[in-house]
Formats: sequence, structure tokens, C-alpha cells
Amino acid sequence: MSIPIPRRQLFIDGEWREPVNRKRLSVTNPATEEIIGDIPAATSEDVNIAVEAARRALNRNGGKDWASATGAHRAKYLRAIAAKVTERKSELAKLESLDSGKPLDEAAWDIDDVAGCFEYYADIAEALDNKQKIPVALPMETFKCHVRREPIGVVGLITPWNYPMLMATWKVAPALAAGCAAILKPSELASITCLELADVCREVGLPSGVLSVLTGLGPEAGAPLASHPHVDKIAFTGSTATGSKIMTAAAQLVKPVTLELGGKSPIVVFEDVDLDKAAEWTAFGCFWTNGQICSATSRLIVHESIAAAFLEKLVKWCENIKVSNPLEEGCRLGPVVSAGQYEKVLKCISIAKEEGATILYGGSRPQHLKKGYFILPTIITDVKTSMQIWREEVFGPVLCVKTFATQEEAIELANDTQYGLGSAVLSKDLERCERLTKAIQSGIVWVNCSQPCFSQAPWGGRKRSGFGRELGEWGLDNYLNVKQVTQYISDEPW
Ligand code: TXE
Repeated sequence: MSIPIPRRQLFIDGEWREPVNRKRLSVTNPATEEIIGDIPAATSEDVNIAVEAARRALNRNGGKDWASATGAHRAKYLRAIAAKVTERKSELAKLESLDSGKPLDEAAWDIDDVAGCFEYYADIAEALDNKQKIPVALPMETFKCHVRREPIGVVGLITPWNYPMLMATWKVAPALAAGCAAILKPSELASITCLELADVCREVGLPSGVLSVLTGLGPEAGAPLASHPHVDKIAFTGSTATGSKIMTAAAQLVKPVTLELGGKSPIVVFEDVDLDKAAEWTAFGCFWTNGQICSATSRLIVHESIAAAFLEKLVKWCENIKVSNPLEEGCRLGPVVSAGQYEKVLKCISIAKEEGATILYGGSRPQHLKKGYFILPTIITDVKTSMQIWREEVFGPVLCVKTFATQEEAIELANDTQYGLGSAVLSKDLERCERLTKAIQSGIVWVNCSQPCFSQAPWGGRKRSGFGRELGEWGLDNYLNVKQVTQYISDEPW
């Protein structure tokens, strides 16, 4: 089932290029701990070359090749990328699974979503042609005014390892739809499919310099991109700590940023739910993608009257989750991405124990797997709101639980976090759900489900989960400047 990892170089100006310092980073399969390949390690010199290529791409042929071409012209490339990704779906899903550890089925969904997102932004690019000149009503007839939406320019896209190709796509597709030239810096922990995305762009003949892919370490390749004076905007998904550094660097140049950062999202389960369905959504909402989802609903807030029965159901769910090599049929939980992440998650669990919480299920590696960064699905009870497990993002398959008696208490617990990305409410009473969707401070609220995500709907957080929205029309706005054009049209002197 396993396949070889293609050996790629950096993708700059439409071609593969060895990094200036010729350094490479090894790639580890998190399920076996074996080194399965390597990726180039870019530094600031490569960033400079890519930025120059991107600026040339914007200005080539008076901008007619890309930035000021019609949206319909750019849409053709986006559709061709979508088609190529679909054609290579099985190979890309395997590469994603090998590199990141996510179950193969889930990796295959990601690749479908990648293709769907490029298709969606192709539609949006075409529609942009009709919205390029938006008339503005003025109080005086001596003036005529309209608004133009223009590409922001060269954009730096810095992405994480949990959805390597999909998170890159959420940024690359709208950036290209808008007419920007993009430089993608994927996470050093999972870059393989992003290099394949470069290959797809090469295959479909995307004009050179419109997309460059620079793999490498954050401080060496990401930081110079964030602080580069000729990069007009940075879009970042990752940790709150790194997001803060990127914002600081961007602030020096008054450069716009969008930040999609960490989370500690609540799932509120009321007493009237169907216990089986609610347990399934709760397990899915926390353990999907091996628990490494920024919006994972990892704080279960359950009504005290059903807590015991509900936790029994959840434990049953955990017992039935197949933890295995992600390429194995039926795998539902693979390894976490790296040795560092494995240590971090186990440390969070051990601190929870030290602070007095109870490990109701899991809490360690599964006995049957001797190699790989595997951690059992874990449920933690007897949690206090002062505990680290309640307050800090774990980014692994770890659910912590608190009970509530009243709706007010549930809302207070749900909002008792520095983050505000996702949240979920499960109840048959839709009026009650509606009240909670208003009261919970998060960018996304799911009702009677957790985690579904659509290219058309806005995605992003508030509080320390960041700001700005990806996907939908909002995702396009990230990459557009709005320009007011006002003309004096009277023959009379002013
Ligand atoms: O994240 P980083 P890491 C959280 C999660 C995880 C923790 C650490 O809790 O345990 O972050 O993961 C690049 N300038 N999330 O270390 O550092 C880096 O190379 C510019 C949540 O992987 O945020 C990578 O491409 N770039 C999250 C990207 O930033 C820098 C997903 C993300 O890495 C940089 C991932 C710098 N100084 C982790 N330092 C989510 N919200 O989805 C690093 N990078």
C-alpha cells in the first residue's frame, strides 16, 4: 500500500530549484518512525528569489498574464488544478496519510475537498468579473464614483501540518482567484503534498511565479516571508504563539495579516439528546484527524443528569475506535504527527493527572503498537476550570469533561476560554440551540453536529483564535484591495 515519496526541490518561478544552501530536512513516517524521504529547506535567500519571481508574475505583460487578467482566465487554471488533483487523488491521499499519519479515508476526503475548493474559487473568480466596478451612490450629481476590487499583490501563506494540502488550498485557491501571486510555506512536519500541489500547478501550466512553494523551517523560511518588505499580505494558520510573532513582524511594515490560530472548543450536550447520536458526534468532533483539529470540540460540557450514561456510551465508542497504521483498512485513529507532538500530548495528560483529574479512558499509547506516535483516544473527568487540560490546547485525541446543571452554567463554561474558534450545541430543543448560538463567543457554532466544513461558509475565530475569515466570499476578500475611484463630471468649475 505504501508508495515512494517523490524527491522534490523548491518550486520557484515555475521550476524546481535546489535551495541556495542545499540543505534538506528528513521526513519521518509518524506511524513507523522510519525516515521515508526528505524535503528542501529554504532560507531567506530563497524567499528573496521567490518574492522577485512573484512580483515579475504580477507585472508580466502589463499584468495581463495574471493580476489584471479576467477572473474567467484565472478560473481556467483553477479548474485545471482541481481536475489534476482529482486524477491524482489516490496517490495524493496516500502521500498525505504517510506524511501526516491521518487515516487514509480521511486523507481521501481532504483531497476531494482540495479539488472542491479550487472548483469553488474558480466560480468565484468568474463572478469577480461582474463585480469589478461597483457603482457608489453619491449625494452630488457632479461626481461619479465606483469601487474596484484589485488583487492585494504578493501574498505569503504559512500553513500547518494537520491538513497539509487542504489548509494550503484554503489560502492558495482564493489568492489565485483574486489575481495575487502566492508564496506558500507549508509546515516542515508535513510538506509532501504541498510540493505535489506545486507539481500539479506546473503540469497545468500555471504562469511562472504565480505560485511558489518553499518548504523549510518556520524561523528560517517562514519568518523572512512574514517580514519581507515586498510581500503585501500574510495569511497564517498555526499556533497562537507563532501567530503572535507573525503579527509582530507584519506590524513593523503595517502589513495586513489574517490569523487562524489555536482553539479549545466546547461541545455542550443537553439532557434531551439521543445518547448514541450525541456520543458519535462528540467522538468525531474530538478524535477526527487524530485529534489534531484547530476546531476540535475537546471540552465536553454535559448535563449532569445524563453524564454517567453518556460517558458510558463514549467509552464504548473509544473501545471500538480502530487505532492502527493509517494505511490499514478501517483505521479511525492514526499516530500524532511527530515525536514532539507525541511528547506534548502525553505531558498534557500527565499534568492533568498531577492536578487531580481522572483518566476515564486511554491516557497512554496502545499496547499493541510498539512503534509510532500513537496515543489512545483519551477521556478525562474530574476536571476543574483552573486545570491546564481545561485551559490549553492539546492538539491530540484528548477530551476533557465537565458537567452543568443550568443553561446559564453551560454558557459560562463554554465561554470560559481564551479561544473562540469552534463550538457545538446538541439538543432536540432548537430554540434553546438558537439561544446558545447567540451566547457562545466563537467564529463557528455547530448545532446537533461537530466539525462539518464547507468551501462556501466562512471559517475563522475570535479572541486568541485569531481574526479574519477564510473560505466563501470572505476568503476572497482577504486577497483583494478595495479602491475608490471618484470622477468630477460637471462642466461647471468646482
Ligand atoms: O505550530 P507552528 P507547530 C498548535 C498545536 C500544536 C502547536 C505547535 O497546539 O501543538 O501549535 O505546533 C511556521 N515565523 N497548532 O510548532 O509553529 C511553521 O513552520 C513564521 C494549531 O507545528 O504555529 C509552520 O509552517 N512561520 C494549529 C506554521 O508556522 C513560522 C495547527 C505552523 O507552525 C515561525 C498547527 C516563525 N517564527 C499547530 N515558526 C491550528 N490552529 O490548526 C513556525 N512557523
